[in-house]
Amino acid sequence: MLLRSVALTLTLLMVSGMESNMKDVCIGSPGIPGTPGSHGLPGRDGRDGVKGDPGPPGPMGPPGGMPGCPGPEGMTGAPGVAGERGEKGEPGERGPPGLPASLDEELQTTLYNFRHQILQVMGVLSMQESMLVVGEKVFCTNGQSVNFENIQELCARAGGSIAVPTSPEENEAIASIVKKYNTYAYLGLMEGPDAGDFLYMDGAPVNYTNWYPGEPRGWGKEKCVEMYTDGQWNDKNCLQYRLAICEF
Ligand code: MAN
Ligand code: CA
Repeated sequence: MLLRSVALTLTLLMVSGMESNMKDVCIGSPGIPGTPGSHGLPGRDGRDGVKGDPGPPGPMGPPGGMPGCPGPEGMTGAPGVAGERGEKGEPGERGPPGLPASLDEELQTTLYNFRHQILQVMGVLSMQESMLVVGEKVFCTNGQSVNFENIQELCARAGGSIAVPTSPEENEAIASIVKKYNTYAYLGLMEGPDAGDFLYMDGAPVNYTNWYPGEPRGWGKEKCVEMYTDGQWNDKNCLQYRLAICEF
């Protein structure tokens, strides 16, 4: 008790000394740290954390379970091959009535131009004596001499066919070309399967002939027909060079 009052008196003295004279510095030695306090009570629970990632799939179960549900529908497959063409449909309904041809100005102009151009071309070809018109037919030649097959090709390429007379007038027209070129010509006729039986190129039997006396006498050995310069006919093999005369 006495010690404590002495210490207090000393302390008071020191404090009053410090107040009276701030230049004086008194440093005491640090005290010994006290013993640590006992552990406090556990704190409150923290807030819930964010949801974790889904875990890996579990191991396969033992066999013998119920079959699972069917899976989702697969992707659409590649398109199949096109089907066969269907049958022709019914004809459509009749369209609205058109203008009569005589009142259709555009049509009349087109026809006028056609006619004019055709007459121009025919005029030029007639002047050159390149074409012979007999009724519905036009005969002409390019002056070339080739075998029967080549004449057929040549005429077909030009849009016509090998010339064949079906009347005395047509025969005369073709004969005049043969005379002019002084070259025999093959005609559009051939011997059929029966010897001595001659047919047009479409297989129809001939309805006009102008055989040279004694012809035909090839009897299956001369399947083509040539025209002499006098317009008379002779059956002949098909491999000679003869004037190409076409009809259109
Ligand atoms: C040759 C050929 C025949 C023809 C006789 C006529 O042999 O041109 O096609 O019949 O001559 O004598
Ligand atoms: Ca003959």
